[in-house]
Formats: sequence, C-alpha cells, structure tokens
Amino acid sequence: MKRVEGLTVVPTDHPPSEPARLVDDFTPSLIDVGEHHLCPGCGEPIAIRSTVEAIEELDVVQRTIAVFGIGCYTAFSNNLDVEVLQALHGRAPSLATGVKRAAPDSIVFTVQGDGDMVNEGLQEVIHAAARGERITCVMLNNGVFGETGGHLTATTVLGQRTKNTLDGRTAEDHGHPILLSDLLAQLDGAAYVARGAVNSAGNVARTKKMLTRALETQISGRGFSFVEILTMCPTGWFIETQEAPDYLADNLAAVHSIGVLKDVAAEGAG
Ligand SMILES: Cc1ncc(C[n+]2csc(CCOP(=O)(O)OP(=O)(O)O)c2C)c(N)n1
Ligand code: SF4
Ligand SMILES: [Mg+2]
Repeated sequence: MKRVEGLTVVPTDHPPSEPARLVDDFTPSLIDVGEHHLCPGCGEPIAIRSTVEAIEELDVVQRTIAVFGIGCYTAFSNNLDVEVLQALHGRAPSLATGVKRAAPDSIVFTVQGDGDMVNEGLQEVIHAAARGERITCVMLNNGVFGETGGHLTATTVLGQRTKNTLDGRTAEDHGHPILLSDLLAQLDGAAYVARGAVNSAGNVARTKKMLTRALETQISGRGFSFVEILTMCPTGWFIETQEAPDYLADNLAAVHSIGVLKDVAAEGAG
C-alpha cells in the first residue's frame, strides 16, 4: 500500500491478491444490476440511486414512469425497475408532459444532464415549468458534456477548464454560465425548485430530502418541481478522482449555490 498525504491508496497497477469480499448488498431494489460502467468517482450513480430510493420510500413505484435524456446517466435507463422512456436530446420535459397528461395518476420524472437540458433543450424545461406541468425534472449538473469528452456547457463556471476551454471559461469568449434553478424559480408555474450536490455524505442526505419533497409536490398536484444535482465528473474535469468532491465545492457550488430556492407549499404553510 502506498501512502499519499495521509491516505492509504490501493495499488491499481496489478490485480489484488485476493478478491473483494461483499459485506452487504446496498443496491436499492429498483436498480436491477448493481454494476455500471460509469467512471470511478462519477457523481451520477449516487444521484440516480437517491432518486429511486425516494420513489420507493414514497411507495409510488407501481405508477412511476421515468423519461431519460442522453448523457452518461442514460446507462441507468436499462437497469431501473421502473418504466423508462428515452427522449431525444433536450426533449424529456415535453415527453414527460405528454405522459403525465395521458396518465394523470402516474408519477413522472425526468433525468437529464446540463448539456442535454440547458444547451440542447433549454426551452423545453422553461415552458414545462411555466405551464406548471405536474412533473418532476432532475438535472445532473457537472458543468460539462461528460459523455462526449468534457466540453463546455451553458452551466460551466467562469474559469472552469474544459476540453474546449483549456485555459478556463471566460465571459469575454464564452459568455456567462446559466444558473438554471435560479431562472426556473422565478416562474409562477414552478412549485418547488432546489439545488443539491453529491460531493459529501451530508449533501447526499440533503439532496435526497429535496428529491422527496419534489416528488411530494407532484403527488399533491401542486405544480412543476425541479431538483438540480451537482455531480462530480473527474474524467471530464481532467482531475484526479479523489480531488473531484472538493473541486465541485470550490468551483461549481461556489456559483451554483446549494439550497432550496422555492417551496410554494412551505411558503403557504408559513
Ligand atoms: C442531437 C444530438 N447531438 C449530440 C449528441 C451527442 N451527445 C451524446 S451525450 C452528449 C452529452 C450530454 O451531456 P450531459 O447532458 O451534460 O450529460 P453528461 O454526459 O455530462 O452526464 C452529447 C452531446 C447526440 N447524442 N444527439
Ligand atoms: S465522463 Fe464524467 S459524467 Fe461521464 S461517467 Fe465519467 S465521470 Fe461520470
Ligand atoms: Mg453534463
């Protein structure tokens, strides 16, 4: 074992001398196959896991329909034990609208990335929110087009290094990032808007509460609900895997602030 800055690092240049031992299977029952091919340290599996855990705990599994956009997270569309529809790039909120209107008792949620939602289909989510569609949209925001190599998206923060902003994003050359949750929270049709992250155990727990609250908003028919989740993408950020949680905190979360931006039900109660 090599020691790096107080950490014991498992060597990866040769196979382990003995196989890993399964202590317990923590895979949620709605994920059929525990294994996935996303990169080590990727935040997206944690976000998907939290989403399906919330659905299970709310006891709405049998009437849940997911609509997936296109990105690394799409790998999960094949191994969830809920109905899944595949949308074209950026179009998930419109497809989800159709599903919800055709089957009003269903619980419909979308999973999209920042590239899929903010670059390739921004108008879709804005209109769905403005119409107050009773759907829940989840955006996994890593500030890059992860699946296609780590390119700049509309949410990339100033100074962030991406494949096509190697010296960092600048406002002069690439414009300013779009803070989608802040934008959606201004729309009257949006009943719940929150931004979480999965870079620490505490943030994972907070984000799960946000997902639960968003789904409850849909279940009670209050209007459009939205949860943005900041996720690590060490591969697309071109950094070491173990640096990604802190990088998220210091860069993405410093601009895309974590917290509940709008909760109409709570405001009404107060
Ligand atoms: C119309 C269209 N344009 C481009 C692509 C290529 N493409 C596939 S995944 C992807 C990136 C998606 O980025 P994001 O939604 O942020 O997801 P991430 O991979 O970062 O999780 C792109 C551009 C495509 N499949 N279809
Ligand atoms: S490229 Fe980024 S988003 Fe895609 S699987 Fe790897 S770490 Fe996750
Ligand atoms: Mg992305």
